[in-house]
Amino acid sequence: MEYLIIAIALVVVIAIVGGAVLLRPPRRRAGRAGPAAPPAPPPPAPPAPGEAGTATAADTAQAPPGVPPLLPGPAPVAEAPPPLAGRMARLRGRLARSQSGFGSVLLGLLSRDGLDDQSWEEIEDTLIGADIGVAPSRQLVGELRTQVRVQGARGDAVRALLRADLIQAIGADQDRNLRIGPHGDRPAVVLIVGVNGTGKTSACGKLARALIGEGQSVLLGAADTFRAAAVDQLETWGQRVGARVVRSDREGADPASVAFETVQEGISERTDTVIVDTAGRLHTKTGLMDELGKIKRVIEKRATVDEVLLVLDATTGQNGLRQARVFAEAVDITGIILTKLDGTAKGGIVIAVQRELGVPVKLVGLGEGPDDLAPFDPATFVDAILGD
Ligand SMILES: Nc1nc2c(ncn2[C@@H]2O[C@H](COP(=O)(O)OP(=O)(O)OP(=O)(O)O)[C@@H](O)[C@H]2O)c(=O)[nH]1
Ligand SMILES: [Mg+2]
Repeated sequence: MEYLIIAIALVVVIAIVGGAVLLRPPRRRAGRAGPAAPPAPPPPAPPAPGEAGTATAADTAQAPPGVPPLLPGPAPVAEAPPPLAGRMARLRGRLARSQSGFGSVLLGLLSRDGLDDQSWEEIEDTLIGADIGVAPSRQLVGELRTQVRVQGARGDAVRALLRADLIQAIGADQDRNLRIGPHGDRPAVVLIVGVNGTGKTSACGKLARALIGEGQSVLLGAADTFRAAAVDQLETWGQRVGARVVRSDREGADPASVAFETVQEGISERTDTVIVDTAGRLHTKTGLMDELGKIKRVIEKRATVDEVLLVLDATTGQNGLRQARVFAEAVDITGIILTKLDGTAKGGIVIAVQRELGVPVKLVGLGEGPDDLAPFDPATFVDAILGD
């Protein structure tokens, strides 16, 4: 009996030990201990709207925030970007889609038989609601109302008057040309400023890509030294568009010295255009003035700052305008880059911001893709919002 119990106990012990050995996960074989296995790659970032949808997983996973994949399709080959000229017309679908609200409401109101006081008030409210601003909306309605009455206009004629008045309010004859390209032995210098998250770094990358596509050489300066991630984001854009980035290895380095170094290298390399990215944090107006003023002064020891482009997010409305004003007081703005126009039904901010700052919108952002930056064209814009 005792023998039987011992035999059963032995069988049970053998079964347990054998099971544990069989179930144990396989171990690396001794003698092959190399570096630790790399961590699993991060899950791919969500694709950017539009072109990013077809990007490879590898493209997407490597992109830090704010740097959408450069190219759709599997092959990461640098394909020539479309020329800047005519881009707004090509991308007008982005405007028509998001702004049909504002344009079609106006046209609906204007097509009423016998426009009375209340209709005109509704037209004015629609314009104000589209972020055009109270004073310009009143002025526009006043002019349109007089023209409609004097000419006895109806239907398509009213639409044509509205179109002409909107184009005039935006300013068809303003000089929107970018002062880029070298002068003498100095590169053109473009300083990109604006509040956090408005699209400054993306604009630097997109502009560099467009200029390189047109045969220019471009050097990028990472003067947003506040966060290391900001420098890396510009670096990634630089790698993708084929522009070298001048950066400091030290987080919190003096932005003015990075800007100076970039221009200095731009001069010695005979670069055509230098684009300097800056930090967007809005601390105090004095702090901002000191920082941007210093960057500009330091660059001007070696070259002229040809463009100071203020990046403004079109979706931020009046709040964005207030912040833009602080920047305009801190540094002389020469033009506006109005981003995210693809994401708002309130394109009237174009009129408001130009009036507010007294400088033209020169470029617009119409998406997150690398070629979604276009020179602003008032007639194309108005035709898109009126659904022509
Ligand atoms: N839809 C849309 N998104 C845009 C556009 N321009 C930029 N973005 C997105 O806006 C986000 C912020 O862009 P950034 O270029 O990092 O903005 P930034 O001003 O450099 O931000 P900070 O460095 O934090 O001040 C990113 O996700 C961009 O892809 C645009 O025209 N349309
Ligand atoms: Mg940035």
